[in-house]
Amino acid sequence: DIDRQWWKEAVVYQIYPRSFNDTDGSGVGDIQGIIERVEYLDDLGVDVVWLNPIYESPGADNGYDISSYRSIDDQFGTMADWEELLAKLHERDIKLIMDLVVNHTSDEHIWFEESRKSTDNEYRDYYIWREGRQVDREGGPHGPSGEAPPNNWESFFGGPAWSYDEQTGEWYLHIFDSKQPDLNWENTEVREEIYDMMEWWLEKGIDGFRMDVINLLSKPDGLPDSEDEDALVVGADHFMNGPRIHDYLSEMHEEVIEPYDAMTVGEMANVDAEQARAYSADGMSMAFTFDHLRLDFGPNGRWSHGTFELPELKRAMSYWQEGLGDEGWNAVFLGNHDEPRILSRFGNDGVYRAESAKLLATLLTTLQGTPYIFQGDELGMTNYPFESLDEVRDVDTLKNVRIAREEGRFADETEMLDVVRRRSRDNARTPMQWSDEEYAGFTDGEPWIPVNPNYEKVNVEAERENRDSVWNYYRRLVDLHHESDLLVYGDYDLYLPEHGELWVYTRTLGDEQALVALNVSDTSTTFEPPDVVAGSDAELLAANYTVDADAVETTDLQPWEARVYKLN
Ligand code: TEU
Repeated sequence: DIDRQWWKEAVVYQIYPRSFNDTDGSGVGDIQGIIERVEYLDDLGVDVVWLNPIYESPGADNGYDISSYRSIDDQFGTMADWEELLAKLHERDIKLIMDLVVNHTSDEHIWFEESRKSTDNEYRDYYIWREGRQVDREGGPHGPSGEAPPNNWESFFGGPAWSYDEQTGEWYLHIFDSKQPDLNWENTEVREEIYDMMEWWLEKGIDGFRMDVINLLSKPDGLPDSEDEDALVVGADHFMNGPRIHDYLSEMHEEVIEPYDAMTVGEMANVDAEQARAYSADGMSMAFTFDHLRLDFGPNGRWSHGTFELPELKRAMSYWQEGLGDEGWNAVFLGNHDEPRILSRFGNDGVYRAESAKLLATLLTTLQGTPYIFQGDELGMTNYPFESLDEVRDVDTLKNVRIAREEGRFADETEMLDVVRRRSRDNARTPMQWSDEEYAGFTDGEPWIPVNPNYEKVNVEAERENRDSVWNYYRRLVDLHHESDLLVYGDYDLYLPEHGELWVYTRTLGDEQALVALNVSDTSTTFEPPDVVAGSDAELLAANYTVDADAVETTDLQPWEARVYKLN
Protein backbone atom coordinates (compact mmCIF):
# COMPACT_ATOMS: atom_id res chain seq x y z
CA ASP A 1 0.00 0.00 0.00
CA ILE A 2 2.97 2.32 -0.58
CA ASP A 3 2.04 5.39 -2.62
CA ARG A 4 5.07 5.28 -4.88
CA GLN A 5 6.16 8.34 -6.83
CA TRP A 6 9.43 8.76 -8.69
CA TRP A 7 10.15 12.01 -6.91
CA LYS A 8 9.77 10.42 -3.49
CA GLU A 9 12.57 8.00 -4.31
CA ALA A 10 14.90 10.61 -5.77
CA VAL A 11 17.90 12.42 -4.34
CA VAL A 12 18.09 16.01 -5.59
CA TYR A 13 21.25 18.01 -6.18
CA GLN A 14 20.95 21.80 -6.28
CA ILE A 15 23.21 23.69 -8.67
CA TYR A 16 23.82 27.42 -8.31
CA PRO A 17 25.09 27.91 -11.88
CA ARG A 18 26.88 31.19 -11.25
CA SER A 19 29.21 29.44 -8.82
CA PHE A 20 29.43 25.90 -10.17
CA ASN A 21 31.92 25.72 -13.03
CA ASP A 22 33.15 28.35 -15.47
CA THR A 23 34.42 27.28 -18.90
CA ASP A 24 34.83 30.61 -20.72
CA GLY A 25 36.99 32.47 -18.22
CA SER A 26 34.33 35.10 -17.48
CA GLY A 27 34.49 34.37 -13.76
CA VAL A 28 30.82 33.35 -13.79
CA GLY A 29 29.81 29.71 -14.00
CA ASP A 30 28.06 28.60 -17.20
CA ILE A 31 25.95 25.85 -18.74
CA GLN A 32 28.91 24.28 -20.54
CA GLY A 33 30.50 24.11 -17.11
CA ILE A 34 27.60 22.03 -15.84
CA ILE A 35 27.77 19.79 -18.93
CA GLU A 36 31.43 19.19 -18.14
CA ARG A 37 30.35 17.88 -14.72
CA VAL A 38 27.39 15.70 -15.60
CA GLU A 39 29.60 12.68 -15.11
CA TYR A 40 30.49 14.00 -11.65
CA LEU A 41 26.79 14.16 -10.76
CA ASP A 42 26.29 10.65 -12.05
CA ASP A 43 29.21 9.39 -9.96
CA LEU A 44 27.71 10.98 -6.86
CA GLY A 45 24.52 9.12 -7.73
CA VAL A 46 21.93 11.89 -7.68
CA ASP A 47 18.69 11.54 -9.66
CA VAL A 48 17.48 15.09 -10.10
CA VAL A 49 19.21 18.42 -10.65
CA TRP A 50 17.54 21.63 -9.57
CA LEU A 51 19.03 24.59 -11.42
CA ASN A 52 18.78 28.05 -9.92
CA PRO A 53 17.59 30.65 -12.48
CA ILE A 54 19.53 30.95 -15.73
CA TYR A 55 16.93 33.01 -17.59
CA GLU A 56 17.64 36.41 -19.09
CA SER A 57 18.03 38.84 -16.23
CA PRO A 58 19.65 42.17 -15.35
CA GLY A 59 20.99 40.37 -12.26
CA ALA A 60 19.71 42.59 -9.46
CA ASP A 61 19.05 39.42 -7.43
CA ASN A 62 21.27 36.91 -9.24
CA GLY A 63 18.63 35.82 -11.71
CA TYR A 64 15.55 35.98 -9.45
CA ASP A 65 14.70 39.11 -11.43
CA ILE A 66 13.72 37.68 -14.81
CA SER A 67 13.38 39.91 -17.87
CA SER A 68 12.54 37.11 -20.31
CA TYR A 69 11.18 33.75 -19.20
CA ARG A 70 11.94 31.92 -22.43
CA SER A 71 15.56 32.97 -22.93
CA ILE A 72 18.84 31.90 -21.41
CA ASP A 73 21.01 34.70 -20.07
CA ASP A 74 24.11 35.29 -22.24
CA GLN A 75 26.46 34.94 -19.32
CA PHE A 76 25.37 31.32 -18.87
CA GLY A 77 25.30 30.40 -22.56
CA THR A 78 22.64 29.80 -25.19
CA MET A 79 19.42 27.84 -25.55
CA ALA A 80 21.41 25.30 -27.56
CA ASP A 81 23.76 24.84 -24.59
CA TRP A 82 20.77 24.35 -22.32
CA GLU A 83 19.26 21.76 -24.68
CA GLU A 84 22.56 19.94 -24.74
CA LEU A 85 22.62 19.93 -20.94
CA LEU A 86 19.12 18.50 -20.73
CA ALA A 87 20.02 15.76 -23.22
CA LYS A 88 23.24 14.86 -21.40
CA LEU A 89 21.45 14.66 -18.07
CA HIS A 90 18.67 12.54 -19.50
CA GLU A 91 21.20 10.20 -21.14
CA ARG A 92 22.34 9.37 -17.64
CA ASP A 93 18.83 9.16 -16.24
CA ILE A 94 19.19 12.39 -14.30
CA LYS A 95 16.12 14.57 -14.34
CA LEU A 96 16.10 18.35 -14.48
CA ILE A 97 13.88 20.76 -12.60
CA MET A 98 13.98 24.47 -13.28
CA ASP A 99 13.39 27.40 -10.95
CA LEU A 100 10.00 29.01 -11.45
CA VAL A 101 10.00 32.65 -10.36
CA VAL A 102 6.51 33.99 -10.89
CA ASN A 103 5.69 36.06 -7.84
CA HIS A 104 7.57 38.85 -9.59
CA THR A 105 9.48 39.70 -12.75
CA SER A 106 12.32 42.09 -13.37
CA ASP A 107 11.35 45.74 -13.83
CA GLU A 108 13.10 45.28 -17.19
CA HIS A 109 10.59 42.67 -18.33
CA ILE A 110 8.60 44.01 -21.28
CA TRP A 111 5.36 43.60 -19.29
CA PHE A 112 6.58 45.97 -16.60
CA GLU A 113 8.15 48.39 -19.06
CA GLU A 114 4.72 48.64 -20.68
CA SER A 115 2.85 48.62 -17.39
CA ARG A 116 4.61 51.66 -16.00
CA LYS A 117 3.97 53.78 -19.12
CA SER A 118 0.41 54.87 -18.32
CA THR A 119 -2.51 54.00 -16.07
CA ASP A 120 -4.46 52.70 -19.07
CA ASN A 121 -1.69 50.66 -20.67
CA GLU A 122 -2.86 47.16 -21.55
CA TYR A 123 -0.25 45.71 -19.17
CA ARG A 124 -1.04 48.10 -16.29
CA ASP A 125 -2.98 45.47 -14.45
CA TYR A 126 -0.21 42.86 -14.76
CA TYR A 127 1.34 44.43 -11.66
CA ILE A 128 0.06 45.92 -8.43
CA TRP A 129 -0.21 49.71 -8.66
CA ARG A 130 -1.79 51.96 -6.05
CA GLU A 131 -1.99 55.63 -5.19
CA GLY A 132 0.02 56.76 -2.19
CA ARG A 133 -1.53 57.76 1.09
CA GLN A 134 -2.00 61.41 1.80
CA VAL A 135 -0.47 61.34 5.22
CA ASP A 136 2.59 63.25 6.16
CA ARG A 137 5.09 60.74 7.42
CA GLU A 138 8.53 61.66 8.62
CA GLY A 139 11.41 59.85 7.00
CA GLY A 140 10.90 56.98 4.61
CA PRO A 141 10.30 57.33 0.91
CA HIS A 142 7.93 60.03 -0.17
CA GLY A 143 6.00 60.70 -3.30
CA PRO A 144 5.04 64.25 -4.16
CA SER A 145 3.67 66.43 -1.37
CA GLY A 146 4.67 64.17 1.48
CA GLU A 147 2.68 61.20 0.26
CA ALA A 148 3.42 57.83 1.93
CA PRO A 149 3.37 54.29 0.49
CA PRO A 150 -0.07 52.66 0.11
CA ASN A 151 0.45 50.39 3.15
CA ASN A 152 3.05 49.46 5.75
CA TRP A 153 4.34 46.26 4.14
CA GLU A 154 8.08 45.76 4.06
CA SER A 155 10.45 44.25 1.55
CA PHE A 156 12.41 41.10 2.49
CA PHE A 157 15.53 42.99 1.54
CA GLY A 158 14.73 45.90 3.87
CA GLY A 159 12.69 49.11 3.55
CA PRO A 160 9.13 49.53 2.22
CA ALA A 161 7.63 47.02 -0.22
CA TRP A 162 6.56 49.92 -2.45
CA SER A 163 8.34 52.25 -4.84
CA TYR A 164 6.98 55.46 -6.26
CA ASP A 165 7.03 55.78 -10.03
CA GLU A 166 7.10 59.30 -11.38
CA GLN A 167 5.79 58.46 -14.82
CA THR A 168 2.23 57.91 -13.57
CA GLY A 169 2.51 59.20 -9.99
CA GLU A 170 1.60 55.83 -8.47
CA TRP A 171 3.39 53.19 -6.40
CA TYR A 172 4.09 49.57 -7.31
CA LEU A 173 4.41 46.63 -4.94
CA HIS A 174 7.65 44.66 -4.64
CA ILE A 175 8.03 42.20 -1.78
CA PHE A 176 11.68 41.83 -2.76
CA ASP A 177 13.94 44.40 -4.45
CA SER A 178 12.51 47.45 -6.21
CA LYS A 179 13.77 45.80 -9.40
CA GLN A 180 11.40 42.85 -8.70
CA PRO A 181 7.82 44.16 -9.09
CA ASP A 182 5.12 41.69 -7.95
CA LEU A 183 2.84 40.26 -10.62
CA ASN A 184 -0.90 40.62 -10.14
CA TRP A 185 -2.16 37.04 -9.91
CA GLU A 186 -5.77 38.25 -9.75
CA ASN A 187 -5.43 38.98 -13.44
CA THR A 188 -6.45 35.95 -15.53
CA GLU A 189 -4.21 37.04 -18.40
CA VAL A 190 -1.18 36.98 -16.09
CA ARG A 191 -2.04 33.47 -14.98
CA GLU A 192 -2.53 32.26 -18.56
CA GLU A 193 0.80 33.82 -19.64
CA ILE A 194 2.57 32.02 -16.82
CA TYR A 195 0.88 28.69 -17.50
CA ASP A 196 1.79 28.95 -21.20
CA MET A 197 5.39 29.64 -20.28
CA MET A 198 5.48 26.65 -17.91
CA GLU A 199 4.01 24.40 -20.56
CA TRP A 200 6.62 25.62 -23.02
CA TRP A 201 9.41 24.44 -20.71
CA LEU A 202 7.67 21.15 -19.96
CA GLU A 203 7.31 20.58 -23.71
CA LYS A 204 11.06 21.06 -23.99
CA GLY A 205 11.35 18.07 -21.69
CA ILE A 206 12.02 19.30 -18.18
CA ASP A 207 10.82 17.18 -15.28
CA GLY A 208 9.42 19.78 -12.92
CA PHE A 209 9.81 23.06 -11.12
CA ARG A 210 11.15 24.44 -7.89
CA MET A 211 8.63 27.19 -7.18
CA ASP A 212 10.10 30.37 -5.77
CA VAL A 213 8.17 31.99 -2.87
CA ILE A 214 5.09 30.27 -4.22
CA ASN A 215 2.87 30.91 -1.20
CA LEU A 216 3.22 34.67 -1.70
CA LEU A 217 1.20 34.89 -4.93
CA SER A 218 -2.19 35.88 -3.52
CA LYS A 219 -2.58 39.31 -1.99
CA PRO A 220 -5.79 40.14 -0.12
CA ASP A 221 -8.35 42.65 -1.41
CA GLY A 222 -7.66 46.15 -0.24
CA LEU A 223 -4.04 45.34 0.66
CA PRO A 224 -4.59 46.08 4.37
CA ASP A 225 -1.87 47.29 6.70
CA SER A 226 -0.15 44.62 8.73
CA GLU A 227 -0.80 44.62 12.45
CA ASP A 228 2.11 42.33 13.12
CA GLU A 229 5.23 44.46 13.38
CA ASP A 230 7.26 41.50 14.71
CA ALA A 231 6.63 39.29 11.71
CA LEU A 232 9.52 37.83 9.71
CA VAL A 233 8.74 40.75 7.43
CA VAL A 234 5.92 43.27 7.98
CA GLY A 235 2.93 42.29 5.80
CA ALA A 236 3.65 38.56 5.88
CA ASP A 237 0.39 38.02 7.78
CA HIS A 238 -1.41 39.21 4.64
CA PHE A 239 0.66 38.17 1.65
CA MET A 240 1.73 34.70 2.81
CA ASN A 241 -0.85 31.96 2.21
CA GLY A 242 -3.22 34.64 0.92
CA PRO A 243 -6.94 34.17 0.25
CA ARG A 244 -6.86 32.74 -3.29
CA ILE A 245 -3.58 30.90 -3.20
CA HIS A 246 -5.17 27.45 -3.37
CA ASP A 247 -7.32 28.44 -6.35
CA TYR A 248 -4.23 29.52 -8.25
CA LEU A 249 -2.13 26.51 -7.38
CA SER A 250 -4.78 23.90 -8.06
CA GLU A 251 -5.56 25.63 -11.36
CA MET A 252 -1.86 25.62 -12.23
CA HIS A 253 -1.60 21.97 -11.32
CA GLU A 254 -4.54 20.89 -13.43
CA GLU A 255 -3.65 23.02 -16.44
CA VAL A 256 0.07 22.37 -16.68
CA ILE A 257 1.67 20.07 -14.15
CA GLU A 258 -0.53 17.02 -13.99
CA PRO A 259 -0.44 16.08 -17.69
CA TYR A 260 3.36 15.81 -17.49
CA ASP A 261 3.69 13.90 -14.20
CA ALA A 262 6.13 16.64 -13.26
CA MET A 263 7.48 17.16 -9.77
CA THR A 264 6.99 20.42 -7.94
CA VAL A 265 8.65 21.67 -4.82
CA GLY A 266 7.26 24.86 -3.38
CA GLU A 267 9.36 27.26 -1.37
CA MET A 268 7.06 28.03 1.54
CA ALA A 269 8.06 30.29 4.37
CA ASN A 270 5.52 30.44 7.19
CA VAL A 271 3.39 27.34 6.77
CA ASP A 272 2.31 24.82 9.34
CA ALA A 273 1.63 21.15 8.64
CA GLU A 274 -2.08 21.68 8.14
CA GLN A 275 -1.42 24.34 5.50
CA ALA A 276 1.22 22.14 3.88
CA ARG A 277 -1.33 19.34 3.59
CA ALA A 278 -3.65 21.77 1.84
CA TYR A 279 -0.88 22.64 -0.66
CA SER A 280 -0.36 18.97 -1.20
CA ALA A 281 -4.08 18.63 -1.96
CA ASP A 282 -3.59 21.29 -4.67
CA GLY A 283 -1.11 18.91 -6.28
CA MET A 284 2.20 20.26 -4.94
CA SER A 285 4.61 17.32 -4.62
CA MET A 286 6.47 18.70 -1.61
CA ALA A 287 7.47 21.88 0.15
CA PHE A 288 10.56 23.54 1.55
CA THR A 289 9.68 24.75 5.03
CA PHE A 290 11.91 26.88 7.23
CA ASP A 291 11.24 26.33 10.93
CA HIS A 292 14.64 24.72 11.44
CA LEU A 293 16.36 27.61 9.66
CA ARG A 294 14.94 30.24 12.01
CA LEU A 295 16.22 28.80 15.28
CA ASP A 296 19.38 30.88 15.29
CA PHE A 297 17.69 34.21 14.60
CA GLY A 298 18.48 36.72 17.34
CA PRO A 299 16.53 39.46 19.10
CA ASN A 300 16.57 41.54 15.90
CA GLY A 301 15.45 38.68 13.69
CA ARG A 302 17.42 37.42 10.74
CA TRP A 303 20.15 40.08 10.96
CA SER A 304 21.12 39.21 14.49
CA HIS A 305 22.42 36.02 16.01
CA GLY A 306 20.83 33.78 18.59
CA THR A 307 21.67 30.35 19.93
CA PHE A 308 19.54 27.22 20.14
CA GLU A 309 19.77 23.79 21.74
CA LEU A 310 19.51 20.43 20.01
CA PRO A 311 16.04 19.60 21.42
CA GLU A 312 14.66 22.64 19.58
CA LEU A 313 16.13 21.45 16.28
CA LYS A 314 14.76 17.96 16.84
CA ARG A 315 11.36 19.41 17.67
CA ALA A 316 11.33 21.64 14.57
CA MET A 317 12.25 18.82 12.20
CA SER A 318 10.26 16.08 13.93
CA TYR A 319 7.16 18.25 13.69
CA TRP A 320 7.41 17.93 9.91
CA GLN A 321 8.43 14.28 9.97
CA GLU A 322 5.26 13.46 11.89
CA GLY A 323 2.92 16.20 10.73
CA LEU A 324 2.20 15.35 7.11
CA GLY A 325 0.98 11.82 7.54
CA ASP A 326 -0.15 10.40 4.22
CA GLU A 327 -1.24 13.78 2.92
CA GLY A 328 2.04 15.27 1.92
CA TRP A 329 5.73 14.69 1.47
CA ASN A 330 8.81 16.37 2.96
CA ALA A 331 11.65 18.02 1.13
CA VAL A 332 14.55 17.33 3.48
CA PHE A 333 17.14 20.10 3.36
CA LEU A 334 19.39 21.95 5.77
CA GLY A 335 20.56 24.73 3.50
CA ASN A 336 20.44 26.21 0.01
CA HIS A 337 21.71 29.25 -1.91
CA ASP A 338 20.00 31.62 0.57
CA GLU A 339 21.37 30.14 3.75
CA PRO A 340 24.70 29.73 5.51
CA ARG A 341 26.64 26.51 4.91
CA ILE A 342 25.05 23.60 6.78
CA LEU A 343 28.36 22.51 8.24
CA SER A 344 29.04 25.91 9.79
CA ARG A 345 25.49 26.26 11.08
CA PHE A 346 24.65 22.77 12.36
CA GLY A 347 28.01 21.02 12.48
CA ASN A 348 31.52 21.86 13.63
CA ASP A 349 33.50 23.40 10.79
CA GLY A 350 36.77 23.23 12.75
CA VAL A 351 38.24 20.06 14.30
CA TYR A 352 35.24 17.87 13.52
CA ARG A 353 34.69 19.12 9.98
CA ALA A 354 34.67 15.71 8.32
CA GLU A 355 32.85 13.88 11.14
CA SER A 356 30.09 16.44 11.45
CA ALA A 357 29.68 16.82 7.68
CA LYS A 358 29.12 13.05 7.53
CA LEU A 359 26.66 13.21 10.40
CA LEU A 360 24.67 15.81 8.49
CA ALA A 361 24.80 13.61 5.38
CA THR A 362 23.36 10.80 7.48
CA LEU A 363 20.56 13.01 8.71
CA LEU A 364 19.70 14.24 5.21
CA THR A 365 19.47 10.75 3.76
CA THR A 366 17.72 8.95 6.64
CA LEU A 367 14.93 11.36 7.55
CA GLN A 368 11.65 10.73 5.77
CA GLY A 369 11.40 12.77 2.59
CA THR A 370 13.31 13.63 -0.54
CA PRO A 371 16.88 14.70 0.31
CA TYR A 372 18.32 17.85 -1.25
CA ILE A 373 22.09 18.25 -1.45
CA PHE A 374 23.28 21.80 -2.12
CA GLN A 375 26.43 21.97 -4.25
CA GLY A 376 29.58 21.76 -2.15
CA ASP A 377 27.91 20.32 0.92
CA GLU A 378 29.04 16.91 -0.33
CA LEU A 379 32.61 18.18 0.21
CA GLY A 380 31.94 19.74 3.57
CA MET A 381 32.30 23.31 2.30
CA THR A 382 32.08 25.96 5.04
CA ASN A 383 31.04 29.58 5.54
CA TYR A 384 33.35 32.23 4.17
CA PRO A 385 35.53 34.25 6.58
CA PHE A 386 34.34 37.70 5.46
CA GLU A 387 36.76 40.46 6.48
CA SER A 388 34.81 43.33 4.97
CA LEU A 389 31.65 44.17 3.06
CA ASP A 390 33.79 44.53 -0.09
CA GLU A 391 33.70 40.76 -0.31
CA VAL A 392 29.89 40.68 -0.24
CA ARG A 393 27.87 40.63 -3.47
CA ASP A 394 24.39 39.81 -2.22
CA VAL A 395 21.67 42.49 -2.48
CA ASP A 396 19.89 41.01 0.58
CA THR A 397 22.97 41.32 2.81
CA LEU A 398 24.07 44.71 1.53
CA LYS A 399 20.66 46.33 1.82
CA ASN A 400 19.71 44.85 5.18
CA VAL A 401 23.10 45.70 6.67
CA ARG A 402 22.83 49.28 5.44
CA ILE A 403 19.43 49.67 7.07
CA ALA A 404 20.45 47.92 10.30
CA ARG A 405 23.44 50.26 10.53
CA GLU A 406 21.27 53.33 9.95
CA GLU A 407 18.93 52.18 12.69
CA GLY A 408 21.86 51.52 15.02
CA ARG A 409 21.02 47.83 15.39
CA PHE A 410 24.64 46.64 15.47
CA ALA A 411 26.64 47.44 18.61
CA ASP A 412 29.71 47.97 16.42
CA GLU A 413 31.37 46.87 13.17
CA THR A 414 32.60 43.68 14.82
CA GLU A 415 29.06 42.60 15.53
CA MET A 416 28.05 43.56 12.00
CA LEU A 417 30.79 41.39 10.50
CA ASP A 418 29.95 38.55 12.86
CA VAL A 419 26.35 38.57 11.64
CA VAL A 420 27.44 38.74 7.99
CA ARG A 421 29.76 35.77 8.51
CA ARG A 422 26.95 33.77 10.02
CA ARG A 423 24.09 34.89 7.85
CA SER A 424 25.04 36.23 4.45
CA ARG A 425 23.60 34.29 1.55
CA ASP A 426 27.03 34.64 -0.06
CA ASN A 427 28.34 31.95 2.30
CA ALA A 428 26.60 29.44 0.05
CA ARG A 429 27.54 31.22 -3.16
CA THR A 430 31.33 31.10 -3.12
CA PRO A 431 32.68 28.99 -6.00
CA MET A 432 32.48 25.21 -5.99
CA GLN A 433 35.87 23.83 -4.99
CA TRP A 434 37.03 21.40 -7.68
CA SER A 435 40.78 21.21 -7.05
CA ASP A 436 43.72 22.88 -5.31
CA GLU A 437 44.56 24.88 -8.44
CA GLU A 438 44.14 28.66 -8.50
CA TYR A 439 40.53 29.69 -7.76
CA ALA A 440 39.82 26.09 -6.82
CA GLY A 441 39.67 25.12 -10.49
CA PHE A 442 36.38 27.01 -10.80
CA THR A 443 37.57 29.49 -13.43
CA ASP A 444 40.57 30.59 -15.51
CA GLY A 445 39.47 34.18 -15.06
CA GLU A 446 38.70 36.27 -12.00
CA PRO A 447 35.77 34.76 -10.02
CA TRP A 448 32.74 37.01 -9.50
CA ILE A 449 32.94 36.30 -5.75
CA PRO A 450 35.96 35.25 -3.68
CA VAL A 451 36.87 31.57 -3.29
CA ASN A 452 36.87 30.15 0.22
CA PRO A 453 40.54 29.98 1.33
CA ASN A 454 40.10 26.38 2.54
CA TYR A 455 39.92 25.14 -1.08
CA GLU A 456 43.47 23.79 -0.94
CA LYS A 457 42.27 21.16 1.47
CA VAL A 458 38.55 20.93 0.75
CA ASN A 459 38.09 20.10 -2.92
CA VAL A 460 36.61 17.44 -5.18
CA GLU A 461 39.90 16.10 -6.45
CA ALA A 462 41.35 15.50 -2.99
CA GLU A 463 38.14 14.05 -1.61
CA ARG A 464 37.55 11.63 -4.42
CA GLU A 465 40.99 10.14 -3.88
CA ASN A 466 40.37 9.59 -0.19
CA ARG A 467 38.16 6.61 0.64
CA ASP A 468 37.21 8.14 3.99
CA SER A 469 36.30 11.56 2.69
CA VAL A 470 33.04 13.41 3.17
CA TRP A 471 32.42 13.01 -0.57
CA ASN A 472 32.75 9.23 -0.53
CA TYR A 473 30.50 9.05 2.51
CA TYR A 474 27.80 11.08 0.72
CA ARG A 475 28.11 8.76 -2.27
CA ARG A 476 27.58 5.69 -0.08
CA LEU A 477 24.64 7.26 1.74
CA VAL A 478 23.00 8.27 -1.53
CA ASP A 479 23.28 4.61 -2.63
CA LEU A 480 21.90 3.41 0.67
CA HIS A 481 18.92 5.71 0.35
CA HIS A 482 18.24 4.33 -3.13
CA GLU A 483 18.47 0.70 -2.12
CA SER A 484 16.00 0.99 0.66
CA ASP A 485 12.23 1.40 0.63
CA LEU A 486 12.59 1.54 4.38
CA LEU A 487 14.64 4.75 4.30
CA VAL A 488 12.36 6.31 1.70
CA TYR A 489 8.93 5.31 2.93
CA GLY A 490 9.36 4.17 6.53
CA ASP A 491 7.63 6.02 9.37
CA TYR A 492 9.74 8.19 11.64
CA ASP A 493 9.68 7.81 15.42
CA LEU A 494 11.75 10.01 17.69
CA TYR A 495 13.28 8.83 20.98
CA LEU A 496 14.87 10.86 23.79
CA PRO A 497 13.39 14.15 22.51
CA GLU A 498 14.89 16.19 25.36
CA HIS A 499 18.39 14.72 25.16
CA GLY A 500 20.82 17.58 24.60
CA GLU A 501 23.43 15.69 22.55
CA LEU A 502 21.77 12.69 20.94
CA TRP A 503 19.29 12.53 18.11
CA VAL A 504 17.82 9.03 17.97
CA TYR A 505 15.04 7.80 15.72
CA THR A 506 13.72 4.72 14.05
CA ARG A 507 12.27 4.24 10.60
CA THR A 508 9.66 1.53 10.28
CA LEU A 509 8.04 -0.05 7.23
CA GLY A 510 5.98 -3.18 7.73
CA ASP A 511 8.21 -5.53 9.68
CA GLU A 512 11.41 -3.75 8.67
CA GLN A 513 13.10 -1.30 10.97
CA ALA A 514 16.18 0.92 11.03
CA LEU A 515 17.64 2.82 13.94
CA VAL A 516 19.60 6.05 13.53
CA ALA A 517 21.78 7.29 16.39
CA LEU A 518 23.54 10.64 16.06
CA ASN A 519 25.79 12.33 18.57
CA VAL A 520 25.27 15.98 17.64
CA SER A 521 28.01 17.32 19.88
CA ASP A 522 31.75 17.82 20.41
CA THR A 523 31.95 15.38 23.30
CA SER A 524 31.77 11.64 23.64
CA THR A 525 28.27 10.72 24.86
CA THR A 526 26.77 7.51 26.21
CA PHE A 527 23.98 6.12 24.10
CA GLU A 528 21.51 3.90 25.92
CA PRO A 529 19.18 2.40 23.35
CA PRO A 530 15.46 2.85 23.90
CA ASP A 531 13.77 -0.26 25.34
CA VAL A 532 11.92 -1.13 22.15
CA VAL A 533 15.16 -1.80 20.28
CA ALA A 534 17.70 -2.50 23.03
CA GLY A 535 19.51 -5.79 22.53
CA SER A 536 18.19 -6.39 19.00
CA ASP A 537 20.47 -8.06 16.52
CA ALA A 538 21.51 -5.48 14.03
CA GLU A 539 23.57 -4.84 10.96
CA LEU A 540 25.42 -1.54 10.66
CA LEU A 541 24.30 0.07 7.39
CA ALA A 542 26.38 3.21 7.76
CA ALA A 543 28.79 4.75 10.24
CA ASN A 544 31.20 7.66 10.16
CA TYR A 545 33.71 6.06 12.58
CA THR A 546 35.23 2.61 12.21
CA VAL A 547 33.14 0.44 14.50
CA ASP A 548 31.92 -3.12 14.77
CA ALA A 549 28.43 -3.76 16.04
CA ASP A 550 26.06 -6.65 15.55
CA ALA A 551 23.55 -5.64 18.18
CA VAL A 552 22.04 -2.44 19.53
CA GLU A 553 23.77 -2.01 22.86
CA THR A 554 24.77 0.71 25.26
CA THR A 555 27.84 2.38 23.86
CA ASP A 556 29.82 5.60 23.91
CA LEU A 557 29.34 7.60 20.75
CA GLN A 558 32.35 9.68 19.71
CA PRO A 559 32.01 13.40 18.87
CA TRP A 560 29.66 13.72 15.87
CA GLU A 561 29.42 9.97 15.52
CA ALA A 562 26.57 8.72 13.34
CA ARG A 563 25.31 5.15 13.05
CA VAL A 564 22.54 3.65 11.00
CA TYR A 565 21.52 0.15 12.08
CA LYS A 566 19.21 -2.22 10.29
CA LEU A 567 17.41 -4.23 12.96
CA ASN A 568 16.95 -7.93 12.38
O1 TEU B 1 13.87 33.35 -1.49
C1 TEU B 1 12.84 33.87 -0.72
C2 TEU B 1 13.23 34.26 0.62
O2 TEU B 1 12.35 34.40 1.42
C3 TEU B 1 14.68 34.41 0.97
O3 TEU B 1 15.36 35.24 0.13
C4 TEU B 1 14.82 34.88 2.34
O4 TEU B 1 14.95 36.27 2.37
C5 TEU B 1 16.00 34.24 2.92
O5 TEU B 1 16.00 32.90 2.56
C6 TEU B 1 15.96 34.33 4.41
O6 TEU B 1 16.11 33.14 5.06
C7 TEU B 1 13.67 33.18 -2.84
C8 TEU B 1 14.99 32.83 -3.51
O7 TEU B 1 15.43 31.60 -3.04
C9 TEU B 1 15.95 33.95 -3.28
O8 TEU B 1 17.23 33.65 -3.76
C10 TEU B 1 15.38 35.18 -3.95
O9 TEU B 1 16.18 36.29 -3.65
C11 TEU B 1 13.95 35.47 -3.51
O10 TEU B 1 13.13 34.31 -3.48
C12 TEU B 1 13.29 36.43 -4.46
O11 TEU B 1 13.00 35.81 -5.67
